[in-house]
Amino acid sequence: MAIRLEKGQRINLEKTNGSKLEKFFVGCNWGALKTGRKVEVVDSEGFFGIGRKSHWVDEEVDLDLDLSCIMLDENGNLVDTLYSPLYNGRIYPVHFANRIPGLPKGSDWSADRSMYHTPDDTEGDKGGDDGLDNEIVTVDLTKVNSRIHQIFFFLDVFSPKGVDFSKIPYAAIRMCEYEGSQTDVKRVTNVFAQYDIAKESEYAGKNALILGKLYRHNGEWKFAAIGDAHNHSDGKLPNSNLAITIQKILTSYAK
Ligand SMILES: [Ca+2]
Ligand SMILES: [Ca+2]
Repeated sequence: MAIRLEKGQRINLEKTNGSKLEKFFVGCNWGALKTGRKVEVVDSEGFFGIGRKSHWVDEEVDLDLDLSCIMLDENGNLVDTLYSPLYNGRIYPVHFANRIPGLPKGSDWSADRSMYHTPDDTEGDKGGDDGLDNEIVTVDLTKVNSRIHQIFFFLDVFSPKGVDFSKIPYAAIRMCEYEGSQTDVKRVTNVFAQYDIAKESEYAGKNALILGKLYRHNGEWKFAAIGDAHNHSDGKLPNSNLAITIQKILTSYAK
């Protein structure tokens, strides 16, 4: 049975057989936006309109969320980052301009090769929850640099503009064991914990969500579900400003 996490809950990474969870992924599953309108889907055109068959479904539009991480040292200083390579300072140069000096371009891998970010999902699930994670970060805690003491996971709405977490039909993160390699997850073998991000009224107007953190405590790794939302827009940019989310974590959660 997976642990169902509540906001603010802290857990040990001990499995039911007593061993430690070390190699797993943190995945995020979310649904595309519903517009509230219906669209007709034609099943069969028939013959000159005779015998035409169709049905109506909820109209959905792409929802691009981005799952990202930062890795901090014992004193809460930024050591490494893990976010889509599309945040490269070329396509979106304004994201990092003067916000946090030295914030690197996006990378698939953490510098210590302990964490890998799978490709960007730009749509969300269409036609209902498929039960699969749309973006994944694979983690091997045995490879994490000893300097790293906290690893934060967060989610930013990239597009469309104006969407906040109160409008997203569902979103959840989960920690799973899997078959396959760190860059190629084949199959989930064990869902260790799941955290459903409930649609809360406090999420209205908020387009970034600090999900939780892995952290060292007395030589052991633990996980804390945070679930705090904020607004990463500064009124100037067309889309998400990841740097604002990172700055928020560094100032409000790192110490
Ligand atoms: Ca995405
Ligand atoms: Ca999914």
